[in-house]
Parts: sequence; structure tokens; C-alpha cells
Amino acid sequence: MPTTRPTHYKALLLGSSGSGKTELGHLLSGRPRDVDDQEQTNGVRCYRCRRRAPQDVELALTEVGGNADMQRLWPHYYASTHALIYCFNLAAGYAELQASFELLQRCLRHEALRGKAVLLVATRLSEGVQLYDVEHAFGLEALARSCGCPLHLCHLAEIADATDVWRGMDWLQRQLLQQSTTLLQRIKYDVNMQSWQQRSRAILSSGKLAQVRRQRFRRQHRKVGSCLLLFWYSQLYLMSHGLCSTALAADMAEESVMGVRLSRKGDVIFGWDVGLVPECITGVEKCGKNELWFLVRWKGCQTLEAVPAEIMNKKYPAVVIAFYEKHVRLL
Ligand SMILES: Nc1nc2c(ncn2[C@@H]2O[C@H](COP(=O)(O)OP(=O)(O)OP(=O)(O)O)[C@@H](O)[C@H]2O)c(=O)[nH]1
Ligand SMILES: [Mg+2]
Repeated sequence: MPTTRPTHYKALLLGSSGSGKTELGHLLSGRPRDVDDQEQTNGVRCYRCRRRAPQDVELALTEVGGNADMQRLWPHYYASTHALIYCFNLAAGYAELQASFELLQRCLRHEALRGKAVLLVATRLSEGVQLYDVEHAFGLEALARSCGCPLHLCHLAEIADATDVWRGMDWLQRQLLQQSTTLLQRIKYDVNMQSWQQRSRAILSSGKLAQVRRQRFRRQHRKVGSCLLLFWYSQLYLMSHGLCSTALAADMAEESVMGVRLSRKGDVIFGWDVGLVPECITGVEKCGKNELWFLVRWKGCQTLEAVPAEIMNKKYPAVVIAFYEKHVRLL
């Protein structure tokens, strides 16, 4: 399947409150900040980065406010972003800087941000404090490496002189272009996973899980079942990529899920495990180097499930052949 290189990218603009995100957003977009507009960001502000040369990358920036309440919203934006721009106040004291980098650490360790490029922007002037010292004192390079994130540090000492920040933006653009193909796949996947998880959480909170557990998953609950399957599957996907939380790993040790026995920890439950029959394959995605995944529609279910092609080929060859026959073009 041909992969198209994206021309539009999104970067999240994060950092603790007062770290200079709004200031930076205005600077990068070329829209001067109104003198009356010095309020905290209580929500989200969007900017379009004005400089496109030399890489010709169109970059949309999303600032999410940095106060404690807003920080809780940050993870909702991770899956769909291509990169992170993180601001910190270089003139702040040691304790404040430490808190800021702990916050950064929590961001980078989130599975949806792992591996994505990070531009660290130090704002304000601080006599005698060099970026190099901060980088070493707080182990920033090691932190980024441990999360697989390419990292670049730059300094916005004065709003009037943003040369170093633009250098940083050039670096970011190059990273986006280098990662473009894998980023495209990854974001599609992560966004799908996120929406499945949200759906399954909605089911859990509406109390349907208890109902399903009590009734040991009967066929009339296929819809709920498939959503939960997707939830479990998505969690297992994260697990298989080493991205799973310990709490989840503990959950997986349960002997049964919705009445379906797990023969060993780490088993993946797919639709056929609970008696579903594939209706058709609606799409195919390449994941990693050479791995193909089919999006399978099950009879009686609206939700699609991602299943490795390797398994589908063996288990339901006729469904796979039907999919290929439908899409093949005879020359
Ligand atoms: N001198 C100087 N002032 C700055 C700089 N960055 C930000 N400020 C000032 O610091 C204050 C807070 O900056 P903002 O950009 O609003 O901070 P923010 O990160 O958007 O904060 P929240 O929206 O609360 O999360 C503003 O009054 C800015 O003018 C800088 O690099 N130099
Ligand atoms: Mg702001």
C-alpha cells in the first residue's frame, strides 16, 4: 500500500505555567502578542508557524495551558501530535527547574509521546547559567535517550533575538521529515487505540462490564464484547511494545476476562476467541518494518478490530483472498 508523506505536521507546545509558551507561539507565528493579553492560558491556543523554508514543512502549534488543572489535559493531545516543544524558564531557581523537568519526564514516558522529537526551549536570560549546565545537571540528554526521543535544546534569551530558536525549529523540521513515514503510521495507530480505549472506558463507567462479567459474555452482547476486546487488544499491543503500565500488567494476570480464559499471561484475545466470525477485511496497514495488520469487520459488530495478517492468512484465507481480489487491478 503506498504511503503518502504528510505535508502538515502538529507540534504540542507545553511547559509549566509562565514558562513562555504563549510568548513563543506568537513569536513563531509572527502575530505580535496584544499588550492586554497577558493572561494565563486556560485552555488551548493554536498558532501556525510562519516559517516554512528551508524544509517547506507546515507546522501547526497547539499550546495547552501549563497550570495544574490544564496539565491533566495534556495526555489527551499526545497521540495526535508529531512532536513536542517544551518551554522552561531558565531564570527560575533550582527547585522550579527540577519540577519542570520532572513534568517533562512524565510527558516523555507516556507511550504516545515516546520516540517523538522534542525541542526544549529555555526562555529568559539567566546570568551565569549555561544551557550546557542545565542539560547536564538534569540529565536531559539521558532522559530523552531513555524514551527514544531525539532532543534539541535552544534558548530564547530575548524576544527580539530568536536566532537560536529558529535554529531549533529547523532541527525540528528535519526530524519531522526524517520520521514522516513512521510517524504517519504511528499516529494513525495511536489515535485509533486512543478512541478504542475511550470507548471501552465509557462502557466500563456505564457499568456494562459488570453486566457482561455476570452473564459470562453471551452472544447478544457482542457489541460490548468487541469493544472490550479492542480495549484488551490495544492494551496488549502496548504491552508487546513495552509500553504498558504495571497496573495493566497486573490486570493481565487475571485468569479470565469476560469469561474467556487466558491460558497464559500475554495471550491475545481476538474476535474468533469469543465466537465471532469475520465478515470482511476493510483495510490493511503496515506496522513496523514488514508487519501487515488487517482491519477486520466481524459479523454483527460495528467496531473494527486490528488483527495481524499472519494470523488471518492462516485462519481465514478465504476472507483474505476476497479482500485482495476486491482490490487487485488487472493490467
Ligand atoms: N523577558 C521575558 N519575558 C517572558 C519570556 N517568556 C515569557 N515572558 C513573560 O512571562 C509571562 C508569562 O509568559 P507566557 O508566555 O504567558 O507563559 P505561558 O507558558 O503561556 O503560561 P500559561 O499560559 O499560564 O501556561 C508573560 O508576561 C511574558 O511576557 C521571555 O523569554 N523573556
Ligand atoms: Mg499561555
